[in-house]
Formats: sequence, structure tokens, C-alpha cells
Amino acid sequence: DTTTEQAGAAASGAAATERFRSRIASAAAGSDAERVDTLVTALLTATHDIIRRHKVTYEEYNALKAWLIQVGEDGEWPLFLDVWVEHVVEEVAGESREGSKGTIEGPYYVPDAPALPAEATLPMRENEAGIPLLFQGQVRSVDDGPLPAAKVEMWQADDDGFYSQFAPDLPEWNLRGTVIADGTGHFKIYTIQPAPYQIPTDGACGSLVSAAGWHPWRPAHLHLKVSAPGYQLVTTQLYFTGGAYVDDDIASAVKPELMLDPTPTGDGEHHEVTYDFVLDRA
Ligand code: MBD
Ligand code: FE
Repeated sequence: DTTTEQAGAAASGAAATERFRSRIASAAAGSDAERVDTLVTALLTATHDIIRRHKVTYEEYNALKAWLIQVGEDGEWPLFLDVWVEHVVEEVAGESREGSKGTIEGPYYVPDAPALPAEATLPMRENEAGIPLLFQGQVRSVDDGPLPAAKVEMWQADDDGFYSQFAPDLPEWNLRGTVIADGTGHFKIYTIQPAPYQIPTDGACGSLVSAAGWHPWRPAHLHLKVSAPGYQLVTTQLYFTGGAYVDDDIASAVKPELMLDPTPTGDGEHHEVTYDFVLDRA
């Protein structure tokens, strides 16, 4: 279910900020002064235009200043940027790539999840809540050949909308795994259908959402990174046809190519769905 319970802004924000810092070498992008000048000048000019056009007051300017300070204190820069900015960066990056559609990574990826065989169950608790789901498919190249031993990294929220390592009291690798496809690129992953995800409402991003009269929800989704040697890695998400918020994702990351429509099977107690990935040459 999608109860009102949630990982608080403080806990998930601090973890996401720490993760980002330890994984991304941020200095590299600062070395081209001409590029920095171009981009920062464009950003500032756009801001100045908004202030003039909307006659922004000192009260509003100070509210912005206080809010920006709060985003940092809550550790919510990864959340803010990935929810409201990353989709356009991904759109630009994806323009030059063929094969399966990608979408944003979001703030909750953790590298090096446990390696699992081509047919595997994601690490989960005994009696993990949620409809059991068999997610299966094949990884191929744009030239149509199967990609043996392709890597399918998967991470997702549980039935309460919580991600392991970003919410308290979950096993470290709950619902995270690195599945190695078989000799014909096939994989079969047993998991549960995740719940919609509510961004924390008790931090700076939550304040923005309520101040603007928006909602704080993302549709239920599976996160994936699919890769093979000599091919470009695809970071993507898959959503569920007809699910809540698929037409109204706060992170603007749903695409028509990314929909799953699992069917009940056998005993009717679980669902299954097939989705194939196509990778572009590196
Ligand atoms: C998520 O689970 C997510 O995928 C994104 C993009 C932003 C916030 C939470
Ligand atoms: Fe997510």
C-alpha cells in the first residue's frame, strides 16, 4: 500500500548526499573556463529575466535564499536536482543513442549490488509485501544479436515506497541486485511490484511541493542499468500501465516506451511480464 509513512527528509537526504559525493568526481567539469562562463552566464541571465518579468520582490528573494539554504541543510540537493532537472539532461544525452529508451537515474542507485545468476530472486525479506512479479527478457544489440552475460542491475522501492540504504530498518541490499544474463542474453528476475514513491514531505523539497500546490508522488517503478562489454550502458526505469501518477510524475520521467503491463499467471498469485533491452554500440 502507499501509506503516509515515509523515510524522513533528514535520513534519506543525508544518505543520498553522501552517496553522490563518494561516487562522482566533481572537479573534472570545472576545467573549461569558456564553457563555465557560457553556462553560468546563461543561467544567471535567465534568472535576471524572471525577476524583471515577474517583478520579484525582496520578500520573495529572501524566501528563495532561506529555501536554498534549507535544501543543503536537509541534504536534498540530489533529490531536488534529480526530480526537477535531470529529465532534461537525460533527454539531451539520449538524443544521440539508439536502442532502448533511457530515463533518469534518480538519487537512490547504489553500485555493486550482489551478483545474481540469470534466473534469480532479488534479495528480499521473508514475506516481503507486494504482488510477486516475474520480470524477464533478453538483452540484444542494435544489430539484433543476443548479448551473452549482459549485466542487468536492478533497484526498486518496496511495497511501502522505501529504498534500502535510504530508509531505516531495511536489510542493506533489499530489492537490489546485479543479474548476469545467460549465454543468449536472457534473464528471469523474481521480485515484487513496487508501490508509488512519495518524496519526503518533511524537508525543503516537501515545502516547495506544498507551497506550489503540487503533489509529491512518482508512479511505481523499477530502476535498471543494463550493460554489456562494447555497448553503451542504458539507465532506465519501467512503469506499470494504468498505475497511479503515470500521467503526472513529479519527476517527469515517464515515457510511452517504458510501460509494463504484467499479466496474472498460473495460480493467479503472481504477475509476469517480458521486456527486452536493446543496446547501442559503444
Ligand atoms: C525516486 O525514487 C526516483 O526514482 C527519483 C527520480 C527521484 C526521487 C525518488
Ligand atoms: Fe526511484
